[in-house]
Amino acid sequence: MNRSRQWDIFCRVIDNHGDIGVCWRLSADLAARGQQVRLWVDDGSALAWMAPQGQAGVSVLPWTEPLGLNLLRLDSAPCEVMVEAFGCEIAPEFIAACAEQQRAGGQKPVWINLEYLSAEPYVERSHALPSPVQHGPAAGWIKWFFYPGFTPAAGGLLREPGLLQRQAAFDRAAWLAAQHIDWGGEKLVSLFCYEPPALANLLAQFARAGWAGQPVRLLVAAGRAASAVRAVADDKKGGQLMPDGPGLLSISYLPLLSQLDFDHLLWACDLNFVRGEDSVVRALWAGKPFVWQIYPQDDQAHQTKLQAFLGMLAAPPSLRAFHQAWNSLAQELPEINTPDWSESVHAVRQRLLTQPDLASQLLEFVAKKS
Ligand code: TRH
Repeated sequence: MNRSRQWDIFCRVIDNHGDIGVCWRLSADLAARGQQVRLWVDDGSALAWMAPQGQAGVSVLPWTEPLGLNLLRLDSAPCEVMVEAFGCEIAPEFIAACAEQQRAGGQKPVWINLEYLSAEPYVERSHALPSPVQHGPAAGWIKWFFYPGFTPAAGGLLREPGLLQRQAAFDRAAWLAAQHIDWGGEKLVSLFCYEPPALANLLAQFARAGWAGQPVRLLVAAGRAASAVRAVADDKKGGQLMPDGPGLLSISYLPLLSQLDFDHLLWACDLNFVRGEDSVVRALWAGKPFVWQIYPQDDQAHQTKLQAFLGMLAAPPSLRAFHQAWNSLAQELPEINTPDWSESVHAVRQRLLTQPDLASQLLEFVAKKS
């Protein structure tokens, strides 16, 4: 059923790393299962650090405007599946070229509209619905909505084959040493976030009391998280935000890691702070207690999305309260209660592992619609 097909995945980088992070992960996962993937991206620069190893079967192509038709190579490898990631609107000249090919006796590609991840109820209602194309060279074709999600009626989550084996073989001490992190047995906490107003409080809490009576080492992701921490820790105004100095807190600033090493980071830590869409899924697979900073939207729609996610997690009150504070303008933070948080993460992870992953579901869906 899963014969090799030619996929064309289109990705526009809006901001941050989530769009390209998800599109690369999907491309690499499909290619590792024998599919051929052309990943068209308007700014693929992040792949240099995110996926330096590349993946056989994936070619990354620049999404220029207009698209370099000489790069299409549609004659030798016609498109069989088009993936429009996150409403990016596939280049019209590409669609026209596919339509032209179909008129010349070729096949109509399966057109997938890959949506953002959410635990909200609309996902189950909308997953796999058709949307007939009304105008243009592809009039009469169908776009299929494909919604990733957390329930059997949704499209699943990215989970590449071999992930669990990789995780089981992971050696935390060796990995930390390879990262030149001089670990002396402190509690390890990863931090990947935007600029949460309660950050100063978190750092002050760790500095004053550590966590669970032990010193804390914070492993801070490169980029916005590192800038936000530096703004607090190096506060020029007499260290007002951490009045007692670093105390029980030590901080390691990380370089940009590959996606593989980003997993290792999450597996190495006792508590993970993650943000956005892709890293929250990786935190679920890591199975450690985590706190999610959701990508904020101007219309506050993210608050509903956050509540749905906490509902899906069956989050205990302490985890709800912490998320509420971490995702608000509040500066105060409630207590960290990881035993309770671990329990809910383990239960959800176990349940999610019994469901087919996103690439498997997509392959099956495409086989049916071809
Ligand atoms: O970067 P993000 O905040 O991306 C966001 C969200 O996905 C949001 O939903 C989306 O709408 C917006 O982008 C446009 O968080 P996310 O989704 O976790 O993506 C981060 C990616 O970067 C993920 O694939 C992990 C990867 N990463 C590394 O590989 N190495 C690193 O060192 C770091 C910090 C991240």
